[in-house]
Amino acid sequence: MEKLLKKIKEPRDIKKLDVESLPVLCQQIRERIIEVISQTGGHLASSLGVVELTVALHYVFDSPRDKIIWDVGHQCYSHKILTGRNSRLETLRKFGGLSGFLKMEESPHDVFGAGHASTSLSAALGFAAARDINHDDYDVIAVIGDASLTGGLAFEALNNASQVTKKLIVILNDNEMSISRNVGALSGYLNKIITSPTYNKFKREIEDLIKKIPTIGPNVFRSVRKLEESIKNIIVPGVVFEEMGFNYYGPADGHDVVGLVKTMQNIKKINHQPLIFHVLTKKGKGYSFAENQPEGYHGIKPFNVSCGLGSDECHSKTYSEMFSEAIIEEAEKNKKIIAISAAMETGTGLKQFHEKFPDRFFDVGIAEEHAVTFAAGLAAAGYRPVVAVYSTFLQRAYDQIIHDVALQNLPVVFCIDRAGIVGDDGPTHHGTFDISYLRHVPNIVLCQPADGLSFKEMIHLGLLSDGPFAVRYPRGFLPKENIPGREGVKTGQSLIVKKGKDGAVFALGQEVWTALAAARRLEKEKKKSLAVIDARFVKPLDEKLVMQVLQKYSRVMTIEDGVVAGGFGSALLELSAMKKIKRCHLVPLGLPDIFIEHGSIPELKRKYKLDEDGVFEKFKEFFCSGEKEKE
Ligand SMILES: Cc1ncc(C[n+]2csc(CCOP(=O)(O)OP(=O)(O)O)c2C)c(N)n1
Repeated sequence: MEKLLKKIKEPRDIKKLDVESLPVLCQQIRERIIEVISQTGGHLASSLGVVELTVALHYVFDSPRDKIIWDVGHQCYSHKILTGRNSRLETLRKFGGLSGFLKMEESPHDVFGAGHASTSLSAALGFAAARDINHDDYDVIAVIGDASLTGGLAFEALNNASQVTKKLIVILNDNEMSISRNVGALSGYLNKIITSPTYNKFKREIEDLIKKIPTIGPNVFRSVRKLEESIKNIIVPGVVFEEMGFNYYGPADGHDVVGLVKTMQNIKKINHQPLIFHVLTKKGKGYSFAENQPEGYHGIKPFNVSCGLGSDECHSKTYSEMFSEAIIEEAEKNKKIIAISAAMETGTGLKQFHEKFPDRFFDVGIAEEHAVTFAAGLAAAGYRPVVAVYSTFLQRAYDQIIHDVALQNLPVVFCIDRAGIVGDDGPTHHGTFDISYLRHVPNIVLCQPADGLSFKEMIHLGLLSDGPFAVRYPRGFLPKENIPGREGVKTGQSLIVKKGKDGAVFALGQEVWTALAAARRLEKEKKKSLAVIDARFVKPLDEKLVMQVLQKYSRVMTIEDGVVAGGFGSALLELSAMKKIKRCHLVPLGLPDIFIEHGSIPELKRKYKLDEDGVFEKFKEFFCSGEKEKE
């Protein structure tokens, strides 16, 4: 068959096809996604699951006039292919290339950006309200996964929807999976709907009956509705969505593109009540390796299409693996330790903990706010909860950290993974704000390890702490060695790693290694020797050492993998100003006040001068120019 996909330059080209040819188009899109993601890596399984759904949406609706709003956005590859970006698909997630998520500045068809879960319903309601106020008539369609629907934000929007508008389409893309298996009562409820053919058959029959009555009087209609209500309450307990003011349609086969088109053409006409169209899909559909292992193929590195395997890579331990090991060791000794994940059991390294201590592990779903306050409750009741969470997702729980944990000085340990630049997932996922959003919270301890042993010791210290304790650490591999001359970690104490007389550098985490390498180069090439300090603690600061350094040297730099605004360097600047230090010029290195784009971690570090060459350049500019050291 001729390549249909070649003809599709924009969504209006799909509408020129007859509906019977859509399955072929879907097959070609699927092949294209597998081909490209095998080279670039990316979110394969979720994207493969929504090929038919995406084609049907673009066939029936008129994007960008109609607003299609995707939740999370990691399932958007078919949408990108159909909206003029197929020829650039190979650049997906690469520096300067297409984003792996929805991005408003990338295309008019990306009407709302995403990366974090559960945002689509609220955003869609905003669009719907604006449309209604303007007396416009376009459709607003939110596409949300069954796991994202469990997020509190989505619940808030569900609760509010019928008060805001009568015309909103919510497509519930139900593959029964979050990244791992979906959890929680709502997931159980959806499962009940899927497995309750009686109710769905009954509902269809009632609808057919209504259609067949030629002139249906209001009394008859009301009686039929009443009958339907009472029977469905017996057959499906709760009928949650209808009770919340939505018309519920489904469940429908999400891989029958022709059926989806027909149903969407019908539901498009409904404008008396918001509606939910429940569509059943299979994560990884059409690629057997992904279908059999949807979790492994959720976000994947480049792989070989024929055997599904990734290229062999040298695999030293990642920070997440070290966390996994450390928390198990601690939990074996302390029965009070409880681990909590917000739908990121595997990513954070809690899978083994879950297997070993099933009663002491909680996956609360995509619910970071709940995870934190739940931990606060456990801590208040005498347990030692550990919340393992990515830096970017913890942003959601800012108030819970302040109001529920820190204000009450509760001993919750936050293990903050993916801190700093995370790479190809880009601005929605970089963990570059956590120092700034935690540093000013009273009672909290915040630290970052520069090596594996210090990491373990920090977790141990956290579990002994009387109040909140946060350890941040980056994506990727641990350094192969420990810091030279390492000493045991003590709360609020930094470590001098290298002595020097021409200036000093405070660095955090893996930036300690970068600072050391750049300082050695400076010594060799410019004969300037710098002291390098592994700061270890952002809060409490090692004020004694910081003051000694600020008084001793006239030039001091700080380096952190995070935004400068409100970051670690800012803490030193504040201290220096407050203590009226006049002789020392202090310069913080870190990320500028912009959203950092996507690209590989080395590329981004090079661009923002946080790699060895960049730091060396900065050292040369700062430590080798002008006046001599005052010493
Ligand atoms: C606030 C937040 N927490 C965690 C994540 C990590 N995450 C990305 S996708 C995903 C699962 C989404 O599942 P679902 O909504 O069912 O969509 P599907 O992938 O199944 O299409 C999770 C937990 C996130 N993106 N946002």
